[in-house]
Amino acid sequence: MDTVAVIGAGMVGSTTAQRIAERELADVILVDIVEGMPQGKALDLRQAAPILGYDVDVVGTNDYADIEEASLVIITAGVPRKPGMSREELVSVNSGIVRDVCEKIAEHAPDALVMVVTNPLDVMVYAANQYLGFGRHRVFGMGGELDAARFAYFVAERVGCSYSDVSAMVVGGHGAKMVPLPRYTTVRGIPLSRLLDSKDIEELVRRTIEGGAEIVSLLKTGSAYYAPSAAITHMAEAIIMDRGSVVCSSVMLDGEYGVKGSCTGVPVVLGACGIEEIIELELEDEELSKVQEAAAEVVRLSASV
Ligand code: A3D
Repeated sequence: MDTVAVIGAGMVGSTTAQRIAERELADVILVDIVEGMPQGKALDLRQAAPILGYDVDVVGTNDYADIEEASLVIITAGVPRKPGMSREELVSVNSGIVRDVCEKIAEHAPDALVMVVTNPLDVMVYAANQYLGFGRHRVFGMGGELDAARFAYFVAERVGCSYSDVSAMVVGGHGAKMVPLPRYTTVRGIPLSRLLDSKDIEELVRRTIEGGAEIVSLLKTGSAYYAPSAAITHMAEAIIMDRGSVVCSSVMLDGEYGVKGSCTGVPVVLGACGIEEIIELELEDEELSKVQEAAAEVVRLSASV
């Protein structure tokens, strides 16, 4: 059985632990700086096992030495945004946390793959790549996969089809510089433009870009965690089961999409070795320049840390 370490036992971290355990994907080590909290949540999750019938171990700890066995470390430690706040306003506080967590990963799990979830996502993926130096195939972010799920949900709702019939594609930043791609979004292979008019499509694109903020403003405290943990678990499963799944992930680009030395969301092939391939879509000029702008902003924001 593989072991996955989830750093940060807050809303995203604990629901991720729950989903991984319920799918029996791996043993889970839940780490947080708050004493007792990860231990309490892990005990609670273990006590659900006799009812739900899963046979994996879930351990809560404040000690990073316990992540030694992990082949995948998922970083959810950090502060979520408040209503009216952009993800970018979290840069300084969360980069300190991610730096601290990366130092511990380098010490205790130097061979692991690292999936970053902390916001602002692309800036934190960039920072984690710098701090860890593990190579870009081993350090990547979950952001685009959630955005694609949101886009797919909005499309299914509007078309009136099953959610699982929609295959959506979102590239660029996990934030205002997100680039949902209707041209690469289909309903069982049927192009979106055959099913909806351009005004409808534009409205769904806008709602996708603002999808996270819509939930933050409804919740009033904290941000989304059910769909984020589902997207994280989907990516964790691709790695643990070596599926070679095509997912949207934030990665360090090295010339792809005309971007070198910055991170943004692109489609990749994800398997046991991490990022196995970066897929280069043919983009229109406007789409490509938005992707490049998103990547340039990551470098700008990173310089301010
Ligand atoms: P929350 O419920 O506050 O949990 C964060 C946890 O991190 C808390 O339990 C903290 O105690 C813990 N923590 C802080 N510092 C450390 C540290 N050094 N080591 C270990 N644990 C620490 O927040 P959340 O779970 O809702 O969100 C966590 C992060 O994920 C935030 O930055 C969110 O913005 C981000 N997030 C990203 C997405 C993406 O799609 C990229 C989606 C949802 C949330």
